[in-house]
Amino acid sequence: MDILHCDLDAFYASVEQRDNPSLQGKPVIIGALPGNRGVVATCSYEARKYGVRSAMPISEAYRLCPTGIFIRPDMKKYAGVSRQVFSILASFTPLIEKLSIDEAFLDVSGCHHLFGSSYNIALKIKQEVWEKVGIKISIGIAPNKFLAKLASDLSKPDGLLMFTPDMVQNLLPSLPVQKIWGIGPKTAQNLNNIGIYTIRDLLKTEKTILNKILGSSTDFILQLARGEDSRPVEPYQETKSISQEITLPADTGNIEEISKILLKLSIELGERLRKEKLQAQTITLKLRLSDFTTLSKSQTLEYPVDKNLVIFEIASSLMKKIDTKGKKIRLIGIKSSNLSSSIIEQPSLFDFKSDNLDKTLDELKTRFPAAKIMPASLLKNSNIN
Ligand code: TTP
Repeated sequence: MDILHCDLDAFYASVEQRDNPSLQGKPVIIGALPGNRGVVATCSYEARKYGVRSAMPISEAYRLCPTGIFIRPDMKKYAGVSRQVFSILASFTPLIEKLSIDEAFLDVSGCHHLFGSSYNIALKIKQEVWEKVGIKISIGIAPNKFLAKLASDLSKPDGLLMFTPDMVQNLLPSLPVQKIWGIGPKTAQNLNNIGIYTIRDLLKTEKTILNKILGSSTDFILQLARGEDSRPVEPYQETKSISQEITLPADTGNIEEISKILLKLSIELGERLRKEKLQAQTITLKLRLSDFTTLSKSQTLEYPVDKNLVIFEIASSLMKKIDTKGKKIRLIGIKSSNLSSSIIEQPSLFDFKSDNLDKTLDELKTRFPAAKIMPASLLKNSNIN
């Protein structure tokens, strides 16, 4: 039992409840404010009783829970709290794979002589996070990543669960297929349509039939269904940031041209992030002017991103915040930082239907490296090709 999956409970909402005791025990909804466009980032467990969920349009959340207390996210505050929690985790093991702002795998195989059993380590982490940071963390313990994540998920809130061999035998097969990593709502629906609801159903189905729905992931998903997962915990400390920049052949102040360059850089950056299986929670735009002054603006996001068009959207909004009136630009760069692993599919918070587009483009570029594949708006642009 050597892998821990640690996940803070209702993270942003818990921080707000911690900082304002009058919110404790109340339905707190973090995200857009009612009457505006936007979605729920997260909500307290009290709000979940009304059916409110992450990524739900705020209008629907308001309809379900009109007595809810709606709060805009304070990303700077949450990033600080996250750093505090991660420094507690790092005091137990250096083998930490950060999955998002509030979630990580820990390989504690080498720590038993210092801190006792995996169960003891998990207890200590829970206690320290509560005492030093004032929020609750759920922890799953298992021999592999898949089962550790499943265990923390099943134990929430304020949970601690060890996934035992007995549970692999008796509990795992009875769970719905969407509990398997990689099976999202759409795939689950396709499986349900042919009568596969539980992991047991999946294991009993012929591989040729599964192949039609799960494609190249069939073998991996069957392994997980049996409770097997050989992926190691992979710390990502090495990569702190990934940047793309370009010095223009001719300085420009032309907004349309700058926008095309931002699109090109966003596509390149998105490709690099996805190749490295990373997502970024902070995007920085850097501009160097003709007189060599360098200006930059950053945005820390509510959720990590790796999609071309999302990066482009953020870079464009940062561009609008930098005053370049009457000046010419000689270099443009986009930096992504605050990186985490993207192996867990995160729900999209944006309206873009670009997920499949990015994937298809990545595949095409791998298969045909010499081909020039780009949005039509980037064709025939002398300054960027
Ligand atoms: P999660 O760990 O998915 O959720 P959670 O911590 O709010 O609740 P749970 O107890 O069920 O784990 O996400 C972590 C934070 O990321 C969450 O507090 C807010 C943010 N987030 C979004 O902004 N949008 C989303 O769609 C999701 C799922 C999370």
